[in-house]
Formats: sequence, C-alpha cells, structure tokens
Amino acid sequence: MIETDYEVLVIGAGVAGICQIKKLQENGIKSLVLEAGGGLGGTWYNNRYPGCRFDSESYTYGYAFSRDLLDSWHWKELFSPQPENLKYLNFVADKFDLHKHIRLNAAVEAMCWNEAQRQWSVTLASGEVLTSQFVITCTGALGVPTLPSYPGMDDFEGPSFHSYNWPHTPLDLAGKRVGVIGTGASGIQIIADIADEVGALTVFQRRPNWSVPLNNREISEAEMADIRRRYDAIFATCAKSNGGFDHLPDRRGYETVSVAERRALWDSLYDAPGFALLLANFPETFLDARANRDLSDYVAERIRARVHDPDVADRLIPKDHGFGMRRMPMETGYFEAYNRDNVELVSLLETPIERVTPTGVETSAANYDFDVLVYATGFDVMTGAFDKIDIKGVDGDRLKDKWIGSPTTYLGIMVHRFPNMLMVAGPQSVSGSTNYPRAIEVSVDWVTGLLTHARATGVSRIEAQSAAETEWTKEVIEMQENMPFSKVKSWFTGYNSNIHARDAAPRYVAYWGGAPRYTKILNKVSSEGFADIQMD
Ligand code: NA7
Repeated sequence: MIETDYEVLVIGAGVAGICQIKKLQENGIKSLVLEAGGGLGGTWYNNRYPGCRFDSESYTYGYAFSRDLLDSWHWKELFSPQPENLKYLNFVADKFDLHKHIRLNAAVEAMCWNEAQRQWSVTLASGEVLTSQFVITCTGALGVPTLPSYPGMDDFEGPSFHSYNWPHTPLDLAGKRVGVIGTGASGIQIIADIADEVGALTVFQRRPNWSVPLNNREISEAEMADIRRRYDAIFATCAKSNGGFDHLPDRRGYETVSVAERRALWDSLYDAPGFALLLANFPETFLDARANRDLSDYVAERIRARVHDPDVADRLIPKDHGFGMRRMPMETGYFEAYNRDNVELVSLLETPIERVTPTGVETSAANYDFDVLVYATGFDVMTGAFDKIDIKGVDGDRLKDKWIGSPTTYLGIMVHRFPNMLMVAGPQSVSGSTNYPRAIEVSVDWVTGLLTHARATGVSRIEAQSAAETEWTKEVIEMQENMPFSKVKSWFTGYNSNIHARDAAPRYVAYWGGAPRYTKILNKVSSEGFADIQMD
C-alpha cells in the first residue's frame, strides 16, 4: 500500500531520478519516485531504435558515487548500446535496493502548491492524489518527442513512429522499404545501423549535420580493470572539462602551430573515440570563425573521401553552420551507407515533403513507397516535460505561462513562486550542455544538501528569490549569446521547427558557462548558506 504523505516525491526514474532516490534514501528521507513508463531508465528505457547507444565514453557515463558500483560493473563497449545501458540502470537499482522506492506507470498530470499546508498535491493520470512537502523533477531533457505536421500522416498504412517510440517488440526490417525523416543524432544512428538489413532505405534530410566517427570498440577485461584503477583520474578530467567529458583541449595555440601539425592533430582526432575532434582540439576551432572554417573544410574533405558520389557527398556537407555549432551526431559507417545501392538520400532543401500518402511520402519531385516510416524529428527539449504537467505554484500561477517565451530559473534548479520544487537537469542547468550524468550527480548532491539543510534548520518552505532568478537568467542568456553558435537554429538554442511558438526566436534552455563554472557557482551558494533562497 503506497502511503500518501511523503517528504519528497521525485518525478521520473531515469538517470537523474535513480541517482536522486538513492541519495534521499541514504539520508533517511521518506521519498518515492513516480515514473510514467512501464520500467525505469528514462531515455534508455524509451529509445529502442536500432543503433541507439552512448556518444559519451561509457565509463564517464556511469555513476561515480559508489566505488563498489564502479568496481562491480563491466562496460563492454567504449560506447555502450541501449540494451546494455538499461541493464546497467537496473543493476544499479538492484544493487541499492531502489525498485521498492520507484512506482511505475505513475504519470504525473498535475502539481498544485498548497500554501496553507506548505505542500504539493500531485495528481496522477489515474486520478490518485499524493501529497508531499517537496517535489524534485527528474523529467529529463529529451523525453517529449515532436512530429512534423505533414498532411496525410495518419493515413500511412504501414508502421510509422517517432524514433523515441520505436516498438519495444522486435520489428523485422529485412527486405523492407524504409523511409527515415531526420538526420540528427537519432536518425544518423538508425540509418547507419539498418542500411545493410533493409531492402531499400530512403533518407529525407533537411539541414545536414556535421558528423564524425564514433570509433567504438569492445572493452576487454584487462582494459576494464585498468579503467577501474584510473576512475579517479577520469572523473577529475571530466570535472575540469567544460562539457564534462574525458577530453581536454589542446592549448598549444592555433596560430603557433604549423598547418602540417594541425593536420596531424586532426587526423589523429578523427580516428580517436567520441567527441575528440570537437573537445580535444584547439579551442580556437570552436571559438574563432577562421579556425572553425579550416576545421569544417577538413571534415568536409574527410566526408568527400568516404562518399563515392560527389553530389551525394556535397548534399551531406553542412553549408549553413560550422563544425560543432549544433549538437554533433556521432556515426559508425554512416557516410559509407550512401555508397550502397539500396540507400538513397533525398534533400528536403531541394525537394520538400508535400504530404504523406497511404503508401509513402510525396515530395515536390517524386513519390516514394514504404513499408515502414520513421520520424527521427527531435524533441521538445528541456521544458517539454514540464509543459506536459499542469504545474500551479503560489496563487495558482502556472509554470507553463511563466515560461511561455523562454524559461527563467534560479541555477536551473528552482523557480520563484514555485516553492519546494527542485529540478535536477532542469532548463538552464548545465546538464543540457554536458555529459549528462556528470552534471546530474553534482546537482543531485546539491539538491540533497539543500533539503538536509532545510530539515536540520526546521525550514518547511524554500523559494528562490525573484532577484536571484533574474540574475541567473541574465547569466544564462549572456553565456548563450557568447557562444559562437548563438545565431544557429538548433535545439541548443531552443528552436524546434515543429512547434510554431519555438521557431521564431531563440530560447535559453541550457547553461553554456561550462560544467566547472557551474559547479563552482553551486558550491559557493551552498557554502554561503543558500543566501538567495528564502527559507522559513
Ligand atoms: P535532433 O537532433 O533535434 O534532430 C532532428 C532531425 O529531424 C534534424 O535532422 C531535423 O532537421 C529533422 N527534422 C525535424 N523536423 C523535421 C521536419 N518537419 N521535416 C524534416 N526534417 C525534420 O533530434 P535527435 O533525436 O536526432 O537527437 C536528439 C538528441 O538525442 C541528440 O542531440 C542527443 O543529445 C541525443 P533540421 O536540422 O531541423 O533541418
């Protein structure tokens, strides 16, 4: 029997929620996780598409909070695939006996702040209402998929779905005619993975993305033993890196090294694992327009060398943004897929989709027939999960209304007039811009520290002050505007072409000041006794 009064309700049992409930239980806080899905794991429970895997080195993605956990898990690949990642998260829940603190199939529909009782009423889809002193949202960054609005989408006769909703039961694609719309991180993983299995694959690409090899491989027992010995050093590097990765930039100075030396570095980074070419490069290649052009030219050359048809290669090379200026998908054999006879690239910039028909897709130039149609068309990022819940704070103010243009927060963790609501990996935190779990653990510890502080000092209501929220949001905007990609439309800058209101202006949904700066700010706030938070 689930009790109705909790000290803390956590929403979401993904990477953040699992970590958060562990820390709450450790501190003896009466708490429960409410998870909408039929299993824990969040992103790694939901995304079941072929080719779905980490772009972060696996050993930097696992939790760092327990030495015993680090010592008992073997990452089998440098970039672990979805089924293994889900297994890992279940392993964590088993190991720390967390399942009993997670309620599945418990979608939260509404949350209402009760000022007199100083508590939240949380309404589930079933109609059940739970009350809790605090709510911690762990609702994830990319969990609300968005579809295009082409006429006829409902008429397609075969299976059609968003990449996030890929069927959980096996879908046999052998010999099938498959259409994939979208070439972001998800689309690129799918395309490369299924190209040799399907009968015919048609890729509908709007704006091409820069993409470089993931360079995945297996991790042997011996290498894993070595990783375990080096864990402290690995996490120390992640803490120093702006993106929270095991890659640090080359600070020799772009202009001080010869063209041949730059080329040698780029050749080695192109063949190195993960985001090396982006993060272990000269910082100037990201920050300085000329250096960025040089690197973009280099990567374009590598693409041309891999794609046999020069026209196809040209269509795959971005012209509207430089290397690293949008979230870069990582690939394994993606460009080679276009050398296959059964794979065709359709550029929607040249021939846009006009409608979906019962048998396929009609562009301005041709009709394509499919057995299966996949929409890898992205997400309502960062704020989407909040908009799905009717969140009412002081005097019934709606969070959705407050965030209508762009969100405003204090540290990406609290919102003025929404007392006792804390967000882990929320909008304007550093999570959206970094290696997710590294930032999550920092936020979870901070949030848990705040709650234990409130508990110890007999505080029952905490609220970010309005001025502090304004200050933080100003910092978030400033950091984004300083980014060389601030004018490039992508989810990094809060755009989504499939949501009318999110296609006109940038939104400030992530903190771009880097993980070290963010951590330093959080530490300062807690060491100074949370001065910007009203506590009573
Ligand atoms: P992304 O990165 O947002 O990519 C979505 C892709 O879908 C992108 O290529 C879009 O083209 C394309 N798209 C979106 N809407 C349409 C319409 N209406 N018509 C045609 N093409 C469209 O989402 P992903 O799922 O790939 O990756 C999300 C994150 O998951 C990723 O960043 C990682 O953090 C993990 P566009 O570029 O907008 O022209």
